[in-house]
Amino acid sequence: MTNASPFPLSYSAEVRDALDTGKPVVALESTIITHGMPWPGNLEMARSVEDIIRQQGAVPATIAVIEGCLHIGLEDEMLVALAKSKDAMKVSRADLAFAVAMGKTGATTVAATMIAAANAGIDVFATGGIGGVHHGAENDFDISADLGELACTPVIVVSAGAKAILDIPKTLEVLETKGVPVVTFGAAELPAFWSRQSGLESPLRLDSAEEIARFQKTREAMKIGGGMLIANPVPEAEEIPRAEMQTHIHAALETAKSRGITGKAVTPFLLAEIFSITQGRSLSTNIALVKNNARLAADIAVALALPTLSMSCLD
Ligand code: PSU
Ligand code: MN
Repeated sequence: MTNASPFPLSYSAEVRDALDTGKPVVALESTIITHGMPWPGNLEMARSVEDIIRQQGAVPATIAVIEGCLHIGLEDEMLVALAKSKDAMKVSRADLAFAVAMGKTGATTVAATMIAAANAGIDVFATGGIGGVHHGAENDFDISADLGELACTPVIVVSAGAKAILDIPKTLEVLETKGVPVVTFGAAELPAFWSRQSGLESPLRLDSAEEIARFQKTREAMKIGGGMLIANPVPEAEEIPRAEMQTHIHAALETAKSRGITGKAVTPFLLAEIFSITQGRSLSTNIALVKNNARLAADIAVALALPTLSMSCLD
């Protein structure tokens, strides 16, 4: 169904109904499906993440551009086609309007999904890990557009932290410079995607979905624009410990360097390389952490839909 949008835009029936009736909605990105995970694990992940969001009382809105139309919520056939496709574009802020204008099919990154979600009035978004500052960024300037998007677009992004293939201390510094709150859920230490530990203290910590909702509502009330990053540690039973991951990440980074991989190809290459080094274990952990993030994102969306408690100063 296309409404009176000034560009090609379509909502799934489920999402349209939820937005019209004020039900909680959680946005989901699609680059993780096309460029982040291999077939058929990617489809299994996409479907089960949607189901988890429904079980928690919210509605999932997977976002992608299909033949030039921005879809907020994908029907199952679209999800299958996207998961199978080998030539979908990786669409970030720079390419979103290009894909729409030129009739392309593309999967949205964290940055592009945030833009689409904010346009649609969706406040919460679940992913695996955000993009950030790559190792060696002091030479090649490879810093994900996800960071700039968090600074200006008012969406709560629930992740397992920045992907551990990144330079996490530099990623945190950039987020701090841009004024993006980084909140770890239920722990003092920032997680590192596949691992619960990063060796870094989290700038902020909150322990419930209600507190996260209250924090974001207060930011809005105070007219502090932009989004926030929630870092949700992967469940212990499914993590790959940090010491082990560091060895694999180091090996993958060396291979990327020796093959001269650059630009948009870096993140997908490293994820695929780590998948093969760990013989698929990294994928199981990746799926587990996305599911865990979907659950928390749905809880936050439900909490945001509740009336705000009024707060006043004590005399
Ligand atoms: N999280 C995952 N797998 C992924 C990504 C995130 O678990 O594939 C994607 C996201 O879409 C993120 C993108 O926005 O990688 C970052 O790419 P880059 O570093 O090129 O900005
Ligand atoms: Mn990049």
